[in-house]
Amino acid sequence: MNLTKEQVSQLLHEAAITLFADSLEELPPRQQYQALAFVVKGLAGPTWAAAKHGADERGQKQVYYFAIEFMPGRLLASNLLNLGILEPVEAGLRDLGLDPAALYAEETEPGLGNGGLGRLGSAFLDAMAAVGIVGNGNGVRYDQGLFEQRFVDGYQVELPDDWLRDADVWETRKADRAVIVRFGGQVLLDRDRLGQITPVYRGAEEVFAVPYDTAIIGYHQPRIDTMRLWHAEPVPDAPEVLTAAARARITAITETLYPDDSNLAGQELRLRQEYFFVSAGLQSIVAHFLKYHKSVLQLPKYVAVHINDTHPALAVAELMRLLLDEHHLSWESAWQTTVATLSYTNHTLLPEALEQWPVDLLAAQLPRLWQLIQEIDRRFRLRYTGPFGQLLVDRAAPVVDGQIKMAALAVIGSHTVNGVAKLHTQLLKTQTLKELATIFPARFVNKTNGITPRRWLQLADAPLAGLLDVQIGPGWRTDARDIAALADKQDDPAVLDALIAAKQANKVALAGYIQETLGLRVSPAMIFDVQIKRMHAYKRQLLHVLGILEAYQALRAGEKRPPRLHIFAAKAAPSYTYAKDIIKLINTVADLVNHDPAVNGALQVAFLPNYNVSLAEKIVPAADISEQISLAGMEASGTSNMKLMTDGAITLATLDGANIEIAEAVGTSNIALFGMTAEEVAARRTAGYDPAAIAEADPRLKKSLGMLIDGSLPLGSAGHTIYESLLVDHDEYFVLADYASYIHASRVLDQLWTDPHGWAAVALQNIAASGRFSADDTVRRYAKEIWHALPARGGQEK
Ligand code: DL6
Repeated sequence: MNLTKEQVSQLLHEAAITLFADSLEELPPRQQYQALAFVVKGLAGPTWAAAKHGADERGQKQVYYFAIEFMPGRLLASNLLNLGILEPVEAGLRDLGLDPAALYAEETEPGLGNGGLGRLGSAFLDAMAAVGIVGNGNGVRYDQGLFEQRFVDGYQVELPDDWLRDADVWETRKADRAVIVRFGGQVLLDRDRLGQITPVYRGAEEVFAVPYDTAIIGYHQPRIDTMRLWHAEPVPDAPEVLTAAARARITAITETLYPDDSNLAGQELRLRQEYFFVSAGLQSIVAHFLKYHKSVLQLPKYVAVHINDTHPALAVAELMRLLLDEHHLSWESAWQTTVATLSYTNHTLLPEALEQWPVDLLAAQLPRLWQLIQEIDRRFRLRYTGPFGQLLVDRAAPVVDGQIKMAALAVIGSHTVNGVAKLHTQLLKTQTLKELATIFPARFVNKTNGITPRRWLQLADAPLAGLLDVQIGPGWRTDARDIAALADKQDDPAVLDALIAAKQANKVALAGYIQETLGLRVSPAMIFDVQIKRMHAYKRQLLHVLGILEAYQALRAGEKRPPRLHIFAAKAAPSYTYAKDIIKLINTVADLVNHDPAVNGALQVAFLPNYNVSLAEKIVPAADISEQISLAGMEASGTSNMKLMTDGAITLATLDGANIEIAEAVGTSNIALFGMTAEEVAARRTAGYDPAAIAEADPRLKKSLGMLIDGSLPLGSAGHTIYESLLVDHDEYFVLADYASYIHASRVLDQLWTDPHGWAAVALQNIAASGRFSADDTVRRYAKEIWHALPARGGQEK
C-alpha cells in the first residue's frame, strides 16, 4: 500500500474531526491513538471486504481455527507493518510532533488468553494471512480479560481487566450474522412421515450469539483474514420476557475468561462457554458454506475446522448434530464428513488440563449432544472391541465412569491429531493418549510450534532488525529462514560488536522500564537472565529461585561472579495457591537481595507485574539468558524459548518440549543444557527419590531451603508450604534432583560472559538458527499435511 506522510496527516486530521469533533492537536493521546487506528482500519477495509468473498468465489479451502483463547497483543504497529505503511505513518506522526511509540502504548491489549495457547493461536492467524491461507479464528469475546496483576506486599492481587472500557477500535460487530445457541430443556426425537428423525426441543434456553470480527492483515499481501469472537446476549424480541436472573445467566457466558471451575457452578459456566463458541462457529460456517455449495457432503473439500486443546472438542458432536438434524445426512455420511472436516491439536501433557465433563452436567446443559456422544461411544466400542480388546477400548472410549473424556472425543472425531513438539508428540503416542494411538496410529503427527518474527524481531527488536538488514540484507523480513546467513558472520568482530551494541540498547530501554515500574535501579551491564511464562510448579520458577539463593550465598561468602539481574514475569491462576506462594517467594527474595549492601550491584531480582504480550515485547529483546527449565516431559513445547533465541538470548534449558529442537538447531555448544531427560525422570519416578538426602549433601542448598522457614525470608505460610512440597511431599517436579546440574550449567554461562565476543558469537548462532521456528513455516506444514488447504500462489514453502 502506498501512502505519503502528507496523506497520513490529512487522514488523521479528518478522523479526529469525524470521531471526536475536535482538532487532532487538541486530543489526548488515547484519542489520537483511536483516530490513527480508525484510519488504519479504513485503509484495510476494501482489501478485507474483497478477501471475504474472494476465497469463496475462487473455491479456496478455508481454515477455521477454534480456540478458547486468543492473545493478539496490541495491533496498531503490527497492522501498519503488515500493510507496508509503518515508515510513512511514523514519519507523518513525527512531522506532527507526535511520538509513534507513545501512541502505540495507548492501545489496550486484549488479554483474552492465559499464555502459550492463546498466543500461538494469534501467531498462527497472523502467519496464515502472511502466507496466503484463508484463515479464520473462532473464539470468545470476553467482556473482561484474564485479570490485571498487581503485587501487594509481594502477593499477587487480581484486578478486573476491563479491556473494552474505551471500546476496541479494531472489532466490527456483525449483528446480522448472529445465530441462536440452545442450552438445557428436553429433546424428544420425532419421526416424520418419511421416517426421518427430527429432534423437538422443549423448554430450551436460547442465547443470541453475536460475532465481532477483527481483520488479520497479511504481511505485505493483498490478503486479510478474520478473527471472529462471539458474544452472548439475550435474543432480541423474544416472545418471552426474561427475568433479570435469566438475562444475567446468558450474559455470564462471555463475561470472563476461565471462570473458577473448582465448584459445580463454575464448571457449568465453563461448559456453556465452550459449547457457545463451538456451536455459534459451526452454525455460521455451515450456513456460509451453503451459500456457495449445494451439499454439506462437500464440506471437507472446502472447510477445515481445527480444534485447539480440548475446549472446543464439543465440535465433534455439534457438527454431527448439524449434519444429522438440520441437513438430514445418515449417521455414516455425517460421521465421515465430520471426521474429514475436523483436526485436533493437543497442547498439554498435564492430566489435570485434559478436560472431562460429568455426564449429568453435560446431559442437563446439552441434552441433544449427550444423545449423540452416547451413540459415538457405542459405535466406537462396537467397532474396536473385537480387534483391540475390551480393556484397551475401555481406556480409549469417550464415556467412562460417568465422565466424558474430551481428548478421546476429539481424537475419535478428527482425521489428524498433532502434538506441538517432537517429544510431546512422542509422549502423547506412548503415554497420555497411548490407547487411542494404538487404534489410530496414522492419525498422530507432529507439528512443532512457531512464533512470528514480525512481532518479535521486526517490531519489538528494531536494533537487531536493523543489524540484520545491514549484514544479510532485508530478505529475512519475508522469509525468516534467510536469517541463517548470519551464521557466517560469527568470526567478524565488527558484527559481534554491533550485536553487543544492539542488545545493549534494548537493555537500556528495559532498565528504564524496571526503574519506572519497580523503582529499582539496574545496570544494563549485568547479565539479564529471564524467565517469563505462566507461573506453574512444573515450569519450575522455584529452581530459578534456588539458583538465586545459591548465588546470594556465594557473593556473601566473597566469591566474585559476573553481575546478574534475574527478571521474572508471570501470572498465577487465581485459584492456584501454590503458584501464588511462589510469586510471594520471588518478591521476598527480590526484597532481600536488592537491599543487601553485601551483594549490591552483583545480584538483583526484578519481578515485573502484569505479564502480557506487550510486556514480553519489552523483555524479550533485552534478554541475555532464556530460562527454559521445566521438568523434562512436562512442557508441551514452549514458545517463549523460540522468541528469546530469535532475539539473541542463550537458552539455559532442560531437554523438554521444543528445547530439544532448539538444541538440534543451534548445536549443543550454543545452548546450556542440564538436568534429567524425560526417560530419566520416568525411571526416577519408579525408582524413588530422596530429596532430603540431596539437601543434606549440599550445604548451600540446605541453607537456601532453611531460609524458607527460619525467618530470614518473611514468607508467612508460603515458606512452609514450599519447604514441605520440596522435602516432605517428595518434590513432585524433581526440583532438587536437577539442582546441581542447573547450578553447574548456569556457572558455565557466567564463565562465557567473561568473554564478550565469545558470548556474542553464541548469541549470533542462536539468532541464525531461529528461522526454522517461524510460524509461517509451521502453518504451511499444517496446511499441507493436516488441513489440505494450500496457500494462495506465492505462499508455498521454498
Ligand atoms: O502449544 C502452545 C502452548 C505450548 O507451547 C505450551 O508448552 C503449553 O503449556 C500450552 N498449553 C496450554 C494449555 N493448557 N495447559 N496447561 O496453554 O500450549
